[in-house]
Amino acid sequence: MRKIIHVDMDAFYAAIEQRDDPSLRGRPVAVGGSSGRGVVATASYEARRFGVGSAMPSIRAMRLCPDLVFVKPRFDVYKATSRQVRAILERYTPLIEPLSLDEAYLDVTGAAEGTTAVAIARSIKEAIQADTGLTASAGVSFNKFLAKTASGLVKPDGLTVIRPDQAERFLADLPIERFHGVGPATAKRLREHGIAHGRDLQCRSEAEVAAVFGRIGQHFWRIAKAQDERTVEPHRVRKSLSVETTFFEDLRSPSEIQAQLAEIADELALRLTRAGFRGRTLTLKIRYADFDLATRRSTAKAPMLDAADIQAEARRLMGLEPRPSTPIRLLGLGVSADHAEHDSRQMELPLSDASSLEP
Ligand code: TTP
Ligand code: MG
Repeated sequence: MRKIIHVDMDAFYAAIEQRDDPSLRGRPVAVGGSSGRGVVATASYEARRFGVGSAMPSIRAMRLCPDLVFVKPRFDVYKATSRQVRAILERYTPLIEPLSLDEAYLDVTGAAEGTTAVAIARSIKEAIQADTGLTASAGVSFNKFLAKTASGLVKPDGLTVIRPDQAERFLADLPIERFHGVGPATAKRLREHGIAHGRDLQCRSEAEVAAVFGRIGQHFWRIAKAQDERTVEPHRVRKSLSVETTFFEDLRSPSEIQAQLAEIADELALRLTRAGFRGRTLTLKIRYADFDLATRRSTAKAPMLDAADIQAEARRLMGLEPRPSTPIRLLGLGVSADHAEHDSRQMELPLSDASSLEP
C-alpha cells in the first residue's frame, strides 16, 4: 500500500500579498487586474465568503464584494515562494511531483518507515508555516486521487487523512462533480444516466459504465473503486498533451469527422485527467489526404479539462478549417500550458499567466 501526500497552499497568491502587506490582513483581497476586462486569479478567504473566486471577471467580483481590494500580481515573488516550498518538500523525499506553483504530490511510502505519513504531512505544514509564513493544506491517502481530494476537504490549514478502510465509503458519498476532471457538462451527462455520486459507479460494472461513457467512464469507475495506480512522477516536465489518429480510410462526411473528433476529445480528456495536466490552449491539427497540414488554436480562460468542453471547442475550431469537404487522413487535438516554454521547472508551470489577468 502506497502513502501519498498532496500539498496545496491556501489562497496562494492572495496569502502572499496579505503576508507582505499587513494592511491587507483580515480583508477581502483579490489578486488580478481591476480594469474592465480583468480577471481574478485568486481571492483571500475573506473574499471567498462573498462568492469571489478564481477566473471570475473582476467587475463581477466587485459587485459581489464592494469592499474588495485588488492587488496586482507579483509572479516573481510567487515563483520564489514556490521554490522555497519545494525546498522544504525535498527534505522529506525526492519523490515529488509538482502540479503547479502551489501544489505537489509526494510519495512517502519509503520516507514514512519508522514514522507515519500523517506525521510527515504535519511536519511539512509546520515547516512551510515557519519558513514562509503561509499555510498549506495537506491530504494523505494511498493513491493520488484520494490524497488530492483529501487536501481540498478542509481548507485553509487542513490536514485530512483517508485511510484504506474509509476509502470506499468516502468515494460512495462523493458527488460526481467532485471527481477531478469532471466538469459541468460531463457531470450533467453522468447525472442524466443516474450517476450522481461515487456509489452509482461502484454499483455498476466497469463494462456497463464503459459502454456509455467510453474510456473516460472507465477511468472514473476505477477511481470510484479506489483503484488509481498513477505513480508520483518526479521528473515529468510536461508542456503539452495531445492525441491524434491517422485513419485507415480518409474521412469525407461531416458526420464521420464529428464522430472521430468527439472520440479524440474524450481520449484527450481522459489523458489530461490521468496526467493531472492543466493547460488553457487547445490545438486542432488536420492533415488532409494530400498531406497538407492545418492547425487551429484557441485559448480559454480556464484550464481545458472537461471532455464535453473540449468537444465543443474542437467542433468550433473544426468549423474554422481552411479546406472544408477535403478528405482528411489525420485528426489531432492537444492542450498546452501557456508560457510553459519559459520555465524548465515544473513547479513553475503557471496555472494562468499575466495576460489572463491584465488585458
Ligand atoms: P489554487 O490552488 O487553485 O487556489 P489557491 O491556492 O488560491 O486557493 P486554495 O486555498 O483553494 O488552494 O491555485 C493556486 C494559485 O494559482 C492561485 O493562488 C492563483 C493561481 N490561479 C490562477 O491564476 N488562475 C486560476 O484560475 C486558478 C484556479 C489559480
Ligand atoms: Mg492552492
